[in-house]
Amino acid sequence: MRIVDARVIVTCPGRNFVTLKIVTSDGVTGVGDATLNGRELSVASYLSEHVVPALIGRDPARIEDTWQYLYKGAYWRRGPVTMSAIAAVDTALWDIKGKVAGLPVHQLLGGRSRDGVTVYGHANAVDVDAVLSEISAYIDLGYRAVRVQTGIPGLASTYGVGKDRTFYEPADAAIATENTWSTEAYLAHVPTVFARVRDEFGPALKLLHDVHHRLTPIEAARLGRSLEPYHLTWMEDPVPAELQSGFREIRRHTTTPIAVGEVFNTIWDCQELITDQLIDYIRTTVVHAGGLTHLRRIFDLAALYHVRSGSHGATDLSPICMSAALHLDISIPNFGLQEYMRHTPETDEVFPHGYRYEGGYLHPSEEPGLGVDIDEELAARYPYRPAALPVNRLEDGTMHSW
Ligand code: CS2
Ligand code: MG
Repeated sequence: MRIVDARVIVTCPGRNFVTLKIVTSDGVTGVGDATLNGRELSVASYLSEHVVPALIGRDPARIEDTWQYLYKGAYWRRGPVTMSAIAAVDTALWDIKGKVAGLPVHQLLGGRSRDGVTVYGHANAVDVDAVLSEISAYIDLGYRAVRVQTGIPGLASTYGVGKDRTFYEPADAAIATENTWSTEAYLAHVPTVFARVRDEFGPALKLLHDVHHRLTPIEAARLGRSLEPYHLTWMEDPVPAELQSGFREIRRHTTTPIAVGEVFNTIWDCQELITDQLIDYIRTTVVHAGGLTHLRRIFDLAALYHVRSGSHGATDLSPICMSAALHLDISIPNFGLQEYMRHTPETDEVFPHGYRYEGGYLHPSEEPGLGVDIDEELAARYPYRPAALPVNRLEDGTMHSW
């Protein structure tokens, strides 16, 4: 069997997605997500200009060899564009392997290690009263874990609090919108939110909070310490993580668990964080960290150091990425939590999928392969629309991490 075709499909059913569909000489097809929010066309072009021509004629069964070929063969290593392109190929080849074997991908990865994949939902609202009712709604749906984000008094808008109550979409303008940030206002407000939330919902509910890379290590240490009475499951992306040793400073001061990794693209971005036990959850994803092959390598390393998985699962990761993530989540020994943000009905229609939510868990599809596809005709009805993520400035106008 050989690869005879590979199509790069860009579609915008409410938001942009890039998908690779590989076709074999036996007529078997496989799909992979290649979406990089706000930079979609760069991955589409990387795939169609540089990767697709090299795929034609290759044996689709050689997943590891193809991964190494694309990684080492580019000479220029790592980076989100390259690694998202490699991820798309890798994911599509696992899909094909599963279909050829007649098995769902989690069976190829060793089979189930648990009954379902615990997911966390997103309670976000402009103020604390409104967020309490959002949390109640998630509890009513059966969620055991909820991420809590609120507006910050004195700031016009912030990350994690959407305009739409059901669907969160930060990439909302062709040219990036600008937010304003105050670390002091934030640090003063967040503990008051979690005090109310714990008081209202008691000790059992797992609570998470995303800091979105906005603090310095000592500020993150202060936040972690102030949140200790409310025992969060994790504090996410407390600081930008290029400087891995910076996490030592946070660790020295607080027992609030740390999750990081949604912007990482290889094992080298988290090698020190994991082996020095500076984090508790690694949040790398299938699409941005080189596909199932590389993500499993990261999670295997993490398992040796008591670090559990917590894969990113925002709406900018397509249902193909979510399908693939669930096969890995259900099979690895060190699964922690899976993020789950519901896609819009238009997106769900373009990507028919067999995974399902029930009582706080997602269940991967039992169909051969990943159990997800792209409806190319429908996808063609939603042309690409430029959309950038916001940028962020301090009150005096200084650029800050968004
Ligand atoms: C967030 C994301 O889900 C998360 O944890 O950090 O919503 C992130 O802002 C987007 O994925 C960016 O594309
Ligand atoms: Mg995040």
